[in-house]
Amino acid sequence: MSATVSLQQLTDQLVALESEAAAEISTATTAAELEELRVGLLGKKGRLSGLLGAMGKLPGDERPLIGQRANVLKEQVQNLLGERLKAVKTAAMAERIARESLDVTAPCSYTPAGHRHPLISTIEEIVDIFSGLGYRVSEGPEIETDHYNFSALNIPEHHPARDMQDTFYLGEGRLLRTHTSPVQIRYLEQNPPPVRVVAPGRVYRRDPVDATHSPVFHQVEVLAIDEGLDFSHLRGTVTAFLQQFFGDLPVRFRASYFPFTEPSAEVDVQWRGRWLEVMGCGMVDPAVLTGMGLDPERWSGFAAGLGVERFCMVRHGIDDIRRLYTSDLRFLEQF
Ligand code: 2NM
Repeated sequence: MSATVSLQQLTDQLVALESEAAAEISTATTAAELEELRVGLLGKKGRLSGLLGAMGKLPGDERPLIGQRANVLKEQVQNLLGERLKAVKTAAMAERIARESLDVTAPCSYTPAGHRHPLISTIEEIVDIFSGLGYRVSEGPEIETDHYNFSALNIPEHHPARDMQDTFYLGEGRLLRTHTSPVQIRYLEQNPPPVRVVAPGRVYRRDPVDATHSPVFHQVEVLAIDEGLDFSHLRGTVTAFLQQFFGDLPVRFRASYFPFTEPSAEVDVQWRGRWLEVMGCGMVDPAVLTGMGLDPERWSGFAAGLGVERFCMVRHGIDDIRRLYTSDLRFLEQF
């Protein structure tokens, strides 16, 4: 038998083990380190087991005292390990959150904030104004028939507007619409009067390109049909529209001619001191109403049409229509 151990010695060793364990646990920084400590302290071949092995050398009546003390130590060490593990995990999570967190409100280094093309915003503004006046928006095909583009609008067979020089013919009675009036004829076929309709869209004419002409351009046309409409309604509507678009400036009407309206007028606005022609309009010709199966004794109406490019150019002081089609960002970014 090896030398005997006293109760006091074992107790001292347990106390020493406890304070050593507490110090080691308190400086551990990872879960793996703590597991290593746990095995080294409480495991089968650990330091506590080593001390308890020596317990066998105590007199029988002293063993329970040491056993109890050892259990207290074991529980204490387990608590310390558990608490430290919790702290280590919390610290690891906090570190990870700090490392991975993103400031979702931070502006990115380059944000190309796009915006509408000035032509599109001009169309939207015009359409919005008429929407506010109670007009429905309608669109239709860009490939039209002779009937909708010309005949239904009282444009006779040999009218110059039908000339090959002016219109893109596609054959078999088809053509590229030269205005958006056919949209309104189609709308009237589907919707009995009273109607208020605004028709925006792309139109085509065989014009050579220059600073003010393009074979493809955009129009907005409006049509109102009701009982008792007269020229004062036309004048009031067109004036209200123009003053909403351009500001509160002078508007004047000059007699003109269109095959589909009678009487007809050109409308000018006094923009920066100069009179500029901006749109055409008139009372719908009774022949157009009759063609739609409407009785001109009961129904009357007015219509107006404008070129969007011209509106856009006047409003923004653009001198060349081609600027609106060449996608030069140095130009477009100004709007
Ligand atoms: C204009 C000028 C005058 C017009 C006529 C019609 C319809 F469908 F009722 F016959 N729509 N738009 C019209 C009238 C268009 O543009 C300068």
